[in-house]
Parts: sequence; C-alpha cells; structure tokens
Amino acid sequence: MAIERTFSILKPDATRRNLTGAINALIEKAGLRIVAQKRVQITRAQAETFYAVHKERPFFGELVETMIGGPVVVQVLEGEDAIRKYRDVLGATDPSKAAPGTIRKEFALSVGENSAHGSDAPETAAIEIAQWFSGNEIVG
Ligand code: DAT
Ligand code: MG
Repeated sequence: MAIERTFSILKPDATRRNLTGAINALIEKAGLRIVAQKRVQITRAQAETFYAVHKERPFFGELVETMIGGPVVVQVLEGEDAIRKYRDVLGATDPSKAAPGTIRKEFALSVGENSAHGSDAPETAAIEIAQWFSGNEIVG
C-alpha cells in the first residue's frame, strides 16, 4: 500500500467542546501525519458543495446547519493507506455503532454531530483536499 493523503474535518461539535487536540492525538497515534491544518468558518455555500452528494437525503438541511454552526478544523492527513486507516480511526458514522477507541465512539454526540469527517475514496480525497487547500499549504 502506498503513502496516501486524505481529507479530514474536525466538526463544530468538536471545536465547541475543545476536543481538537484530543482528536489529533488519536490521529497521530494511528500513524497518520497532519501535513496541513487550518481553522475556518465554513459558509453555507461551501457546506452545500462539500456535501452535494447527500443533497437529496432527508438529513441534508440538518447536515448543512450543523457544519456551519461553528468553526471547523480542516486537515490533510498523510500516511500508509491513509484513506482506509482514517476511516477506521473515525469509526462508524453512527457513534452507537462505532468501535471502542475510535474518534466517534469516544467523542461523538449523535449521528449528526459525529465530531469528524474523513474522505471515503482516493477520488473524493483529491477533490476535497483541492476544495480546501492550495498545494503550498500542504507540507509533508
Ligand atoms: P460519513 O461521515 O461516515 O462518511 P455519510 O457520508 O453517510 O457518513 O454522511 C455524511 C454525514 O451526514 C455524516 O457524517 C453525518 C450526517 N448524516 C448521515 N446520516 C445521517 C442521518 N441518518 N441523520 C442525520 N445525519 C446524518
Ligand atoms: Mg461520507
């Protein structure tokens, strides 16, 4: 497996509860390197673009409101098999189904406020990284 990059968001429920360092500790413990990171307030238009794949889903409105409800930390994570590895570190979308030790099991409040996002495939990782970072902001 090659070295990959994946895109991560520490969501508003995490920044609100001052959990960004605790989540970053789990990321780094898993062997992933944080090669880019910034704290931003997402606009409604950015949230709608980011989650466009879900726009027909019944939870889309709630999802957008949640993502713009406070600052987020956007990140690029790098490492061996980073995309799959970070999905493992995140745990299941629904925190009640997430394995012990995962970010969502340890920190998430609900399906909607599940503390962090991670790309699901190489294609989406590339698109998501490019939406939030220019090349010179990523320092591996
Ligand atoms: P993931 O974030 O694990 O990739 P997803 O892509 O299916 O999950 O959904 C994106 C986000 O949308 C998810 O992190 C939280 C929200 N969401 C998903 N299913 C939901 C539901 N049934 N009710 C409320 N929010 C939901
Ligand atoms: Mg997803």
